[in-house]
Amino acid sequence: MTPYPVVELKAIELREVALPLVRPFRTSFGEEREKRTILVRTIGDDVEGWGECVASAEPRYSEEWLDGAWMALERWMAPGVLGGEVKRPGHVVERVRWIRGHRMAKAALEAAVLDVWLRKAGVSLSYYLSGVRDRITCGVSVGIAPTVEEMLEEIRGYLAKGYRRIKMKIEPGRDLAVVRAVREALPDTPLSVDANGAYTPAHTPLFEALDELELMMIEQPYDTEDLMDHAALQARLRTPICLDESIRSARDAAAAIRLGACRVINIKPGRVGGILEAKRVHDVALRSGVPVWIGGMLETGVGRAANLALAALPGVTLPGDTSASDRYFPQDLTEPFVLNPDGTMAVPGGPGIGVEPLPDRLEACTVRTSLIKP
Ligand code: SMG
Ligand code: MG
Repeated sequence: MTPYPVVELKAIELREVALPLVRPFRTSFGEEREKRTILVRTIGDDVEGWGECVASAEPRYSEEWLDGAWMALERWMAPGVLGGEVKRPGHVVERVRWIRGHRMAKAALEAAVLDVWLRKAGVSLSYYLSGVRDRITCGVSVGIAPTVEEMLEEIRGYLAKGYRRIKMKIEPGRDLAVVRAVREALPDTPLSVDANGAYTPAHTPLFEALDELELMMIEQPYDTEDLMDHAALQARLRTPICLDESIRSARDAAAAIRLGACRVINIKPGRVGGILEAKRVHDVALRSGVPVWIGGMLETGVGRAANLALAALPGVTLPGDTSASDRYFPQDLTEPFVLNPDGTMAVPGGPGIGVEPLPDRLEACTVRTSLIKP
């Protein structure tokens, strides 16, 4: 007998929310000043579940964007999942497989179904995924700042709070000099950089110079589709290359590892089409001895809770971009996630993702809703 129940979904609600960020977040592809996201709420007979879609307002990080994800969820994905019982969360991916791409939208729906199902069963997501720890180590991702001084001030603030690794965003023109200055000011701090694909093989000398700065890794230097060029660059560097945008599935992860295109992988469930696929990326990497960590997409507490559960997996051996609520929002949607002074954060232990949006806060942040029924 399976310990897991059958859940009959009565309806699925989509809810767009907007939350101010504590400070603008600038990457090589643009700047975000507020967080807009779609929450998916699965409504069962006596339980509800939540998932968060990480597609940004504009298709800069990847092809997906918020309004496109909304339409795909409303028109095809939610109706496709509502047409029957959910016997296991893997059903979600099977029912929406015919839809090409749209991984972030699929992941949000799968997360909400997984949550309702695990809540009904009284089991935490971390337990379901076979997580091995109840606290995880946290890093923080620092956006591009106007000056080195401002960047250093922000970094020092995070270090004082306990963060165990600092990731700096870089872009052409704001790279070597900034990273060198930060490295000189903080000789012993674990540092990494993330280019979000802003460079080409013509910039190889820049990466050879960064290679001298004892970085933990260089994240996504080249374009999403440039696995071969990443492999050529990795062969020239001591510093591990970490792939983010390029890894869209467990199959991509296996290919990248075989090609030598990376020595570290950043796992984000939205980017790979779901929590279950994220676990498969983890499993592929673990079998190959490639360390992984859990990335972030400026999620509210809903998405962050699921990321924390993934971070409890055994192959997640590096600090992730799973930072505390106060790094992102003056007020989160859920009870805030808090960093312990030792730079760790608790993995939620309650059923499902273990948290839910605070009702008043949710209403205050809601921009639009759509209720989809069978
Ligand atoms: O959630 O702390 C976070 C953000 C971490 O830097 C971060 N994410 O490429 O890894 C990445 C970026 C993508 C952000 S796009 C909104
Ligand atoms: Mg990245």
